[in-house]
Amino acid sequence: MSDGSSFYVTTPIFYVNDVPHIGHAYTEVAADVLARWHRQAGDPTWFLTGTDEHGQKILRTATANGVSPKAWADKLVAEAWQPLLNTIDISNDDFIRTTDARHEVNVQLFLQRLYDAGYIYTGEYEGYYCVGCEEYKQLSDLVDGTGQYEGQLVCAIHSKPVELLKERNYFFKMSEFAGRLLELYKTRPDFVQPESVRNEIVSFVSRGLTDLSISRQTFDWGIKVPWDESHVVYVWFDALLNYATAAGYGYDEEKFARLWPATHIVGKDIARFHAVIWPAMLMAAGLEVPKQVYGHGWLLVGGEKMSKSKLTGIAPEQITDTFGSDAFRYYFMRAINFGQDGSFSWEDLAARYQAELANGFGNLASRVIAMVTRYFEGAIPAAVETAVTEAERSIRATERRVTAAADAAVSRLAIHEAIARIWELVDELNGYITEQEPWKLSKDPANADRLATVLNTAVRGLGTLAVLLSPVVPEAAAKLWVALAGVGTVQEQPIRSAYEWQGGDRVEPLEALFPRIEVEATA
Ligand code: ME8
Repeated sequence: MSDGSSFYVTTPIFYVNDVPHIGHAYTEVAADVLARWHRQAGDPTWFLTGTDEHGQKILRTATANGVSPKAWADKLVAEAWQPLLNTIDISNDDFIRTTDARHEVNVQLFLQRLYDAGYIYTGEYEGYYCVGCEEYKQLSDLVDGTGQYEGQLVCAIHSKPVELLKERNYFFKMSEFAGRLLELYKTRPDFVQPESVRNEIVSFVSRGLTDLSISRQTFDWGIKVPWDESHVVYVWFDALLNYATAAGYGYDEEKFARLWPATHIVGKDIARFHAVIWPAMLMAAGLEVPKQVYGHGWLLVGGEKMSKSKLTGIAPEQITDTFGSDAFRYYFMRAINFGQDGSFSWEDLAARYQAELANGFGNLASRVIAMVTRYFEGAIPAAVETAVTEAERSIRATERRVTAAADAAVSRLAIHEAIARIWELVDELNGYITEQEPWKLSKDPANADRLATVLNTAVRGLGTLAVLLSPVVPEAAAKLWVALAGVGTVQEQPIRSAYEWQGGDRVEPLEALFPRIEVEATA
């Protein structure tokens, strides 16, 4: 068990039936910002992401493409899912594939332990299965189809017909855990967040749980059930275990004890799997439940959940090719309240890029560095104690305040709020420069002490910003850090004392952090 300061954060492992869209990238960036923040705070941090490669959905896609499911998964991982991590600058420590031997072997070990402990039995199941969700559905989960599916019941998420299946399967006695789960939600209100998702989960479990079918016999693309190889493990049971098998479960108990339990960042569409099935599995195995399950909101396009199957999918590169990875990361983390749904629009992205990144932050950095170059030949001036006024004291106080407030917001996973707090410093520094008018101070040698003090304050403020913004816009923060002659890398600077930086010797030239973009081309 970890001592509480360690931070093990995960994303869902994504299905490799298709290439990533900005919804997947959104989850990756959120988890990455949290991981970078904690790493920079000195907390032992581990960030896991990966791919979900078994099950009928992948099998069908591979078959339709005339290749084996493993060959399909290999291709998609190499050509789409791994490259995504570069496209949006993800700092994951590990990448798990459910076809990894470390995973397959230890899923079998876990299952065998549950079997030996009496939590698994054989039974019959008949129900409606949605291959898109890889889940049996209740009638109440289905809606009337439209268009080509008129007259049929379809999955509310995928808008495609479900399949009536009748199988003899192995079942996990999940129903036994309803009471303990409700107790967990009650005693640890933070276990499932945000509140809207928590309420939904509590009301779902309050209605009672049924046992879970955990094997399939009609196809063989999956992990074999260890005591009966005519079955493969149900894909969700297999997938959820990635968080444990990647962390050493079954083969590196020291590592597992160090990392576990995890904070799971997922979309609210799959919160139920993570906040109900997964802790029940862990309870049955006598393992600690996760630290937290956070079900974030959906990116909407035209008012609907964006998805490839509904042809509303947008590839991350469509944005990063024009705006860069920092702008991608900033935009989604800033514009959408983490935990709520948010609509994506090119207009909003372009407007925020221009107003907040280019004019607000980028311009501030360029102007300050240009003035130090012009008025002090690049040497960062020291502040003169007798020339310090209320304006400088206010900036120093804001630096401290926003550092603490941003850290507190991150600990609540309120990423948008952390950025908003940091931006108070961007805005205050811009106002400060406008009011202090260093270009006027420079005209009269009698103001030399004020000029030095103002530019020293601005440079230190920029240093604080570089440190605080590094988890969100790592490229820009690194460039700024170099231009400010910061020692070491910006990622090494302790984030919880970002305001303590005293300034380097000389500034270096700085290219525009967020250059002007011809927006028409992307609209
Ligand atoms: O569910 N808005 O994988 P998946 C925000 N393999 N996030 C979105 C989104 C949108 N419009 N669309 C997708 C699976 N996502 C399983 C997970 S974990 C043990 C197994 C993100 O490829 C969001 O994180 O369908 C969502 O939960 C996830 O992608 C679903 O990815």
